[in-house]
Amino acid sequence: MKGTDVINQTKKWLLMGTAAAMLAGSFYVPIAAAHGERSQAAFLRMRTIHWYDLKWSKDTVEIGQNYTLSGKFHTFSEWPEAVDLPRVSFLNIGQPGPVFIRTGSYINDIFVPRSVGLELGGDYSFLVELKARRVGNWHVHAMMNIQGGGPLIGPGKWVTITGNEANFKDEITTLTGRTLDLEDTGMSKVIGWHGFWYLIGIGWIFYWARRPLFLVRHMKMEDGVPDNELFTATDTKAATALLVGTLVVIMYGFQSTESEFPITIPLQSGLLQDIKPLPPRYGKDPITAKITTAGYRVPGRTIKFKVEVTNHTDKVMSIGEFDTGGVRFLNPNVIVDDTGYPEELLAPEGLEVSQQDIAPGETVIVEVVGTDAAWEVQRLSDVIYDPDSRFGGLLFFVDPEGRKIPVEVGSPLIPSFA
Ligand SMILES: [Cu+2]
Repeated sequence: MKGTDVINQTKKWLLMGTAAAMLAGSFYVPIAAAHGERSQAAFLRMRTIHWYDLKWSKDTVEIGQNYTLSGKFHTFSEWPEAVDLPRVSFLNIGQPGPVFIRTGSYINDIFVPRSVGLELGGDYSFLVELKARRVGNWHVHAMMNIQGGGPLIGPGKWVTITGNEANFKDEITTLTGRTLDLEDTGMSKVIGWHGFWYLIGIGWIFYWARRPLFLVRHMKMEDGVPDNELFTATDTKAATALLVGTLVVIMYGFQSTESEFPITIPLQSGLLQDIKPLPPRYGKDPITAKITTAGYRVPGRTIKFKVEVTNHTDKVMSIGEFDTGGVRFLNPNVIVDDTGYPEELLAPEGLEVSQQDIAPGETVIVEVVGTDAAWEVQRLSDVIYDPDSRFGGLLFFVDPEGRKIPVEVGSPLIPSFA
């Protein structure tokens, strides 16, 4: 009696458990909010490429419509050892497969379909032209791939694509004057030729497999049955026919393809060139900024540093923003974001400075404090796990006309536990 009770109880709980798990499973819809960048070492993200002035052209696009992601990036001078120098770099887009196709990409207005070399400590502008291809809600990142270093993922923003995917066309006109839709160009030929040769192969095996394959033939060979009983005259004819037929079809295929496409070129490849950074606004080193101490609290959401700033220009410069690892800490008195920067990376009132305006010629030590949940959510606080506790970022000074001047800062970053 007791035993049946226990079994019944167990069955009941198992049933309830399974039902609960299934219910939970059907209601749980995971939302991937970051796409790889958060798990990358914080010091790498802070000391490689700094993306800024990013503009995602719109929030919603229709299938086939154009979309652009543009902005600037700065290559950090104290490039970490763990990443090869960006001598072979490729401007990419971080997205889940070709939900957009890339119709053009430019660094400093140079068309960059291939890899390029970048200099450290420089600022570059970039523009990527995209065309919407798959319906859905996509998180699109700026991204640089470095040979010998891997992907350096910039900030990502959600974009919605609507419309009818069947209408998507990727039309190009070749130098021979043909207009092609790259979505299906050559597909029928690829399928046709692969299917044809596959059938020939199957047919040849089938020709032999009609007769007993293994044991019988093996025993006949063991018994010393003459060859012509294993390979008949018909077999020899069939083999010859196949051999000659194959060669003829190859020659025919070569000739017909050659006459249909008389002008072809090899794959265009090779490192494009080294691209020089943009000429700096206000000349070289208009403002120097040297960090004297820097730290962050563990656990915590704050990074703070003291920086010695000298304003070499003849204008008052105001500290407006500090950027690191894609997170923007803004001083709301100076900069208000109007670009629709991703909310999870934006701290609109996250920056406090002990002195905001720096007079021409003035040298001053400023205490800068950046505070936001993003420091923790983007796992920049995880620099505590990194083998190189150093950080880097861009401090933005704003001139009276509202133009931003990025100044690179970086130093060791010391945790405090009190
Ligand atoms: Cu993403």
